[in-house]
Amino acid sequence: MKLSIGIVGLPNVGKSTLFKLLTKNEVHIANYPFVTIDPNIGIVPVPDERVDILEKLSHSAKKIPAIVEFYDIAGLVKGASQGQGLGNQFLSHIRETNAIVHLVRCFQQADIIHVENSVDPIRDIDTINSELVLKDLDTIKKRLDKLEGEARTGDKKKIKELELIKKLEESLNQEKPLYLLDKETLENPEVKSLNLLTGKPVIFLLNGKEEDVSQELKDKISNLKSSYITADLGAEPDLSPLIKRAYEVLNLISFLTTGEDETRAWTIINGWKAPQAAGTIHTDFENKFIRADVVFWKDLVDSGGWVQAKQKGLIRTEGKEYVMKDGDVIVVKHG
Ligand SMILES: Nc1nc2c(ncn2[C@@H]2O[C@H](COP(=O)(O)OP(=O)(O)OP(=O)(O)O)[C@@H](O)[C@H]2O)c(=O)[nH]1
Ligand SMILES: [Mg+2]
Repeated sequence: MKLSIGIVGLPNVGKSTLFKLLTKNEVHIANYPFVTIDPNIGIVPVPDERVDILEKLSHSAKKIPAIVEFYDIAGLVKGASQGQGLGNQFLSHIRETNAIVHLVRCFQQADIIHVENSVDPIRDIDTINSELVLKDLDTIKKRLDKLEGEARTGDKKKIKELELIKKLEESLNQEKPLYLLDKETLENPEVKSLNLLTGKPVIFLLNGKEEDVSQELKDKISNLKSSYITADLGAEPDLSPLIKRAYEVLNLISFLTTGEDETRAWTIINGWKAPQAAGTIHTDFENKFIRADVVFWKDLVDSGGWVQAKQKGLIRTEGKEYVMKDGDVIVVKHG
C-alpha cells in the first residue's frame, strides 16, 4: 500500500518550500524502490511514536516507519490545462497519487511576487480547481470519443460505461470536482483507471498565520467538502498534522510488526482483514494465511513484552475474518 500525495498550487506560493520541509528527514533505506529517482519525489517517514516505543521494547536492529511519497510539481497558472506554462506536462506527474495537497498562499509580504499581483486565496483556489477540472474534462473527452464508437455496436457493457463517463462529464461541466460524487461511482474500476485529478481527496494547506485566514476562506473550503491545515511555512512548522490528515481523508490506518530484526509500521485501508494486511508484509502471506497473533501496541508496551502480554492473556488468536485495527501488532502464522 503506497501512499503518495501531489502538491498543487499557483507558482510561488510555497510548494517547494513545503517539499523541502517535508523531505528534511527523507528516508534513505535501500528497501524502498523509489528513493531519489527524481529530485521532485520525496520519500517521507510517517511520524509515529509507536514505532519508536516498540523499537526500544524489542531492542530491534532497525526501525522502518511507514512512508509517504510527496510530489512537487511546477506551479499551475490559468490556462495550464490548455498548455499554458509547464503545468499541463506536470499535471500528468500526479495522476498516480492518492491525494492532493492544495497549497494556497495566505501570507502577505509584498516582496514575494504573486502571479496575480495580489493575495486572494479564494480566487486562487478557483483558478487551480478550474484547471484541474479542465484537465479532467480533457481526459474524459478522449475516453468518451472512444466509448461512443464502441457503444454503437450495442455492447451493453460499453453502453453502461458510456453513461457512467457522461455522468462525470456533467459534474465537471458544472465545475464540480469529482470527489464530490458518490463513492460507488468513484470506485468503479473504469473510473479509477482514468486516474482523474479531481477524483482524489484534497487537503488544503493554507500557507500563512492563523490571522491570515479569513472566515470566508474557511467557509469556501467547507463548501468544497474538504479540510484544511494552516501552517506558516516560512517559520518551519511541524508538518506531522498534514500526514495525519492524509491518513484520515484516505481512510488509512497502520498496523505494526516488531521483533529483534526490526520494528515496522505498515499502511493499510481501514476495514482490511488480517490476510489482506498480512499480504502487505509478503504477498505469499495472504494466500497462505492461517491465523495471526494480535495485540494492541499499548497493551504490549504496558505488559513489558510479548511473553508477559501472553501471560496476561492479551495476545489474541485471530482468523481470516479479523478486521485489522489501527495500532494492532501482529505475528502472522502462515503455511
Ligand atoms: N514570507 C513567507 N515567504 C514564503 C512562505 N512560503 C514560501 N515563501 C517564499 O515564497 C517564495 C516561493 O516559494 P517556493 O516554495 O519556491 O514556491 P513554489 O510554489 O514552489 O513556486 P513554483 O515552483 O515557481 O511554482 C520563496 O521565496 C519562499 O521563501 C511563507 O510562509 N512566508
Ligand atoms: Mg516550486
